[in-house]
Amino acid sequence: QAFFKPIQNCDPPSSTKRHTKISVIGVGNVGMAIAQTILTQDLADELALVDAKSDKLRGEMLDLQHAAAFLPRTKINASVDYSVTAGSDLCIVTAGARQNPGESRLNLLQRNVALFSNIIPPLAKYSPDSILLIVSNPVDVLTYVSWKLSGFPSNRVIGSGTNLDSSRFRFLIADHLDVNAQDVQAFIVGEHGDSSVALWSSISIGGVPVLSFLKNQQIAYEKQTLENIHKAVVESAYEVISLKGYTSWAIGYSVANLARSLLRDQRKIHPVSVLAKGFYGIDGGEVFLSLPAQLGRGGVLGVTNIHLTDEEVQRLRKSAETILEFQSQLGL
Ligand code: 6V0
Repeated sequence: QAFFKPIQNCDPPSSTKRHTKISVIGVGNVGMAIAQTILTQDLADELALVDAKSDKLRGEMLDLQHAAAFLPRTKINASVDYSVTAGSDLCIVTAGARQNPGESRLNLLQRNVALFSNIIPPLAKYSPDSILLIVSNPVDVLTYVSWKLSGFPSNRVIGSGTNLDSSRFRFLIADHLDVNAQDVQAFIVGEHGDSSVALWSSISIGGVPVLSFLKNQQIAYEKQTLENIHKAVVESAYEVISLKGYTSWAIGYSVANLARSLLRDQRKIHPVSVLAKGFYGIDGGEVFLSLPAQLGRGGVLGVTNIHLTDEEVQRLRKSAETILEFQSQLGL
């Protein structure tokens, strides 16, 4: 029995309207921060949550549903069964094993690869046209693994990569110069990790290229000062984890921002992990790492050809080699 009685001579309810569905796999600290940012920013008509822990999953679902009176309308479902994700436009994977004390990075990766072989194939089966957005670490290698396991074209498999590192970078520069971080165009590319590369040569603020401005004004700057800002970016994840145990808010906003660019076809440029072979002289093998990529409804629309100095190119290639070396130990 419908609550509302339709007005006379009206069309039957339309089911042809564009309906956006996002699935989030893993409802830990990161998955929930992403889910709640997606809800508050009105990015989906339907949100599906999946986790291996059914009680935690149901608890998180109910907790979000109970905020319905304060949020844009979104249908929220949750299940340990992947059928709940069917017909997703975007699947965001944050599920991951935690590093055990004394466990090597490689061992953790092997456990996460085993976990992904239970996650990616059902996602691909239930949403064959979706975009996969991988967040779990090590994100670059797990994005490569997801590409292999899904059989999706590479433009529909993306890792959140250095999108977060770049926003930390923009914050630090903005804070240093007392300007708005949204006015700072700055990219960190390469591995989401220790070998990431800060592209100092292309930083601009409000359209003014920073390094050439300093040079033209004959303002001296120490290379070490720049290195220290990059170092602070690399260390900031460790710092937050050591202080509060995990990171959540910034990754939540950063991934919701990617979801908006993808699903609303914003064609914005984000540093995200993409199949990098053939770009900037990276030709050692199939490797995913972050490059400035244009994102839209089709996924990765292309990679921006920004000018890099020779040193930046060398560092980027080194970063690619670091990931490839790690990846090759998987024997995939
Ligand atoms: P967490 O709080 O331990 O959450 C992980 C969740 O995954 C838990 O709820 C688990 O129950 C769930 N899970 C485990 N196995 C499965 C499975 N087989 N199927 C479904 N769910 C499963 O971790 P947290 O949320 O803090 O972090 C999640 C991942 O994000 C980790 O790998 C982090 O390293 C990674 N991050 C990546 C960032 C990036 O910039 N790419 C940033 C922050 C964290």
